[in-house]
Amino acid sequence: MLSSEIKSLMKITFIGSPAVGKTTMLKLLSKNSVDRLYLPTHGFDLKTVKLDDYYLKVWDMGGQRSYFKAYSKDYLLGSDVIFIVTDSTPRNVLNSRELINYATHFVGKECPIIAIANKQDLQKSDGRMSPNRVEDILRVKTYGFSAINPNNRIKLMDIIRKELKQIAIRRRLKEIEL
Ligand SMILES: Nc1nc2c(ncn2[C@@H]2O[C@H](COP(=O)(O)OP(=O)(O)OP(=O)(O)O)[C@@H](O)[C@H]2O)c(=O)[nH]1
Ligand SMILES: [Mg+2]
Repeated sequence: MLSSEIKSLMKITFIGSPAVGKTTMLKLLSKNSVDRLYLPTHGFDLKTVKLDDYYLKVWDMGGQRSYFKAYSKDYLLGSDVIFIVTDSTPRNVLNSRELINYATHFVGKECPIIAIANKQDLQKSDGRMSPNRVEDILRVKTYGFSAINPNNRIKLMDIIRKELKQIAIRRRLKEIEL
């Protein structure tokens, strides 16, 4: 890989409980197709996705606690941005709060943690929380999302783009400081 390419390499990390939609989001991003099949991720999956001038290394970790305990340090370290994915149910949002607290032990202030209030398509039918409500509880920037809708690929790319811009600015400031 050329050094100019390394500069545009970003580590994006998805965390969250089982079945909240992490792998579906990665499929949406990397393949532009999603399915409703639930195959729990064993350990973790890693994919490189090109977005504009960036190479995104996207880490998708199985939500089972045993994986998280075993791998979380290596998995989280060096992340440029962490997405905490929740299925927007009250119980899962509370679990997500715990995961955020845990993740902050491994990353510095320069790594933003962004919440995805996923499965918003089910909000009306089964009373899942709105993105605003999720944001109030998690106290991190939160985007409402529905990963099973292929039309939302652009929305996901825009969410990531916004964060990449901020990361690039922070990196440049750091270079000036050095
Ligand atoms: N209704 C609805 N279903 C979704 C959405 N996103 C994902 N799903 C479904 O939820 C199930 C679990 O999705 P996955 O993406 O495999 O979940 P995961 O977070 O990767 O799960 P683990 O690998 O076990 O940690 C699948 O059946 C998906 O089709 C969504 O926005 N709305
Ligand atoms: Mg998965």
